[in-house]
Amino acid sequence: MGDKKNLLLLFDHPTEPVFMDKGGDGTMFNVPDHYLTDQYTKICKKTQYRIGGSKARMIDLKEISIPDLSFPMSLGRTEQFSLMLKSHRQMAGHLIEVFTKLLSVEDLLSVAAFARDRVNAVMFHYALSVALLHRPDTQGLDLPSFAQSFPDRFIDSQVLRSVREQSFVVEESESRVPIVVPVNYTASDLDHEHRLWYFREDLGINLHHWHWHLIYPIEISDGADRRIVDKDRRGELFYYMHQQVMARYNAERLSNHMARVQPLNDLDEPIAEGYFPKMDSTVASRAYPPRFDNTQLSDVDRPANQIKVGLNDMKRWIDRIYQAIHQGYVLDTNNERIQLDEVKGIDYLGNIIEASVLSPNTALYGDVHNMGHVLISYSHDPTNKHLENQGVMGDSTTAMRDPVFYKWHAFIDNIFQEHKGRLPAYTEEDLSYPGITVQNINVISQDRINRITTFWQESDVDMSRGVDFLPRGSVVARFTHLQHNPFTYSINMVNSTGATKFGYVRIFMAPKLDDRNAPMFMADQRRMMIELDKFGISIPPGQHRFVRSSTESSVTIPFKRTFRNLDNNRGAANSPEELENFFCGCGWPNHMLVPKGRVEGMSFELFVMISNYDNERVDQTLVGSCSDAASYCGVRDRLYPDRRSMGFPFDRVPRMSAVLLKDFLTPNMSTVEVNITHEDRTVKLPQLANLS
Ligand code: CUO
Repeated sequence: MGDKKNLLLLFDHPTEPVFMDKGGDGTMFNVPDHYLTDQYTKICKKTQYRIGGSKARMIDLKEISIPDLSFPMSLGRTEQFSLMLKSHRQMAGHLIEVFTKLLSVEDLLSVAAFARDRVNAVMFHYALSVALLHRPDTQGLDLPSFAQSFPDRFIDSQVLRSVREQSFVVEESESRVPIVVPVNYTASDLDHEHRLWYFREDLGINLHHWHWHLIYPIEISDGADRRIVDKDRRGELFYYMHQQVMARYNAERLSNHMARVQPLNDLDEPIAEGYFPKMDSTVASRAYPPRFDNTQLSDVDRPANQIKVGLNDMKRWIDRIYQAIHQGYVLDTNNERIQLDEVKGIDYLGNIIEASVLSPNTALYGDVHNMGHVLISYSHDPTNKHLENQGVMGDSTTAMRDPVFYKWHAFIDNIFQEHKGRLPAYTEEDLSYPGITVQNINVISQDRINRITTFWQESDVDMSRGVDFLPRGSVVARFTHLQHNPFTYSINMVNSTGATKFGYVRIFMAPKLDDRNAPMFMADQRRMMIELDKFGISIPPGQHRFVRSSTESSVTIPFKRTFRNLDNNRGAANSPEELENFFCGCGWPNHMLVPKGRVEGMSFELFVMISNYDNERVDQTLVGSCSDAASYCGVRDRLYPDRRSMGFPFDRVPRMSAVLLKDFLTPNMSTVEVNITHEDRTVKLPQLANLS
């Protein structure tokens, strides 16, 4: 009988042949001869015996007739795979369809083992991940962190070289020392944008982004289950998750004495910010190409990648989308109107702009967001004259490292905001909750009130699963990342209705002053509001105090899940924890919950609102659904757990009278000024086991 956990072994050492040992304990697949690729048919058994001797744990693969894989195999093993390219999405979609339609885990293991050495390694990882996520019989498997399978996408090529060197030279893994990833390796201080390295190059943030796009694929082949793409409010969540990234990034910019990001409005204007990633792609065996300062975008025409897109295509699509927003409707392929209303309008726009296959009319509205990534990622070699690969903007694992990502997404967010700006403002009645008053909110951290401290922390991640063709044992990379002291919210409230009420507590935070050091107008500040937490509570009659920890945030996943070590942190087989883990890789990393403060302190306004949970709740069972990072990731196989628009109450332009945040408040809301101070010190964690 097939053990579904054996499927996870196929993620190990992605560029090594399938018959090599897996899982760190000498496990090997008993591969039928005709599954092997030509160069290995003669030496497979000999190699397996050399590695494992007679004691190796062998897993038999069932011999079945293999479905036609020629389409996905048309992308070379070592070519760069990108979900931004339609042809690649279609190939991956084909593979996902094959993987999801196989009748048993045993069949899947067999076909996946066959495919593994024949299709592109990154495409294989992606397609198998999506299939495991959606097949009913593979629920509860804990996907390896992408950083562990493909460390080349997350760390400096020099570090990767040291990792290889150490695993080759130092045989016992206990004697190996962590390889320190330097904190300042992508640019010098001459580059102002480099002040934000800790955000753009954060491992947890990039893993969150990869995982988000894994859970919300944009395309699936015709024969596959459409529900893989068609998830509840997925277009709206595309808008909201990326809007929040922008809010967070802009807060970091203000903290670093930088202006908010300038959107990439003009596709003809050179992009001032260059980016030199200093990473080598192991799969593609090439360095990620840089983009020089002031690079100009131009039409991309690369037959080898089956991609042809012009700046004029983009401009037409963008104009049509703006026109649709101003007219209040989009046209589907039958020329029928779909209203961009208050509830579903943003969801349609998300799917149109991203664009996913749920877009009602791709001929008219095109593929703006994805093609923006493509144009930028090929701007160094748009015609393939130099045979160069895509830059980091071409992939969700690496795109957030590049300053231009934020310029592009600022532009994309402005389109969504054009729609939101046309919706009627929430009235005081929409916002209030009669009988519920929030008296105040305070934040307590290390016995200090309304003061939060940020600092640096070192963390270790075992990269050994992604380091191929080398002796086994752990090899640890040591990262430095932002961290803050945990804190609690203490909310005082009064329920004067005489009966128990249910409230949805919504907590946000935004900088108090703008980039000119002036108090921020509500119209601006609403777009800077970072969601920190959202949760339901029951409020008995009378005075009541509610306390909640920052570690419980509905936005984040715990530190150890972001950096999880597969072997150490797994729940017991089929336990609720294990079932949750797979989906739970999605979530903003808790260590980035609050922006970095300034050394001299920086003022933020923290906002709390208690809204009427009875009107907003979504009744559904959540056991084993991994709902603890639902704000940005949704809930697996469930509805988004809030009937309000995402970002409520800040998703719309405020009513006329609300010039400043204080004017916006109804009795069920409160604010407090919170000061975030950054201490320029590094907390060192000497042991992997200390991750908590
Ligand atoms: Cu997440 Cu542009 O969407 O990358």
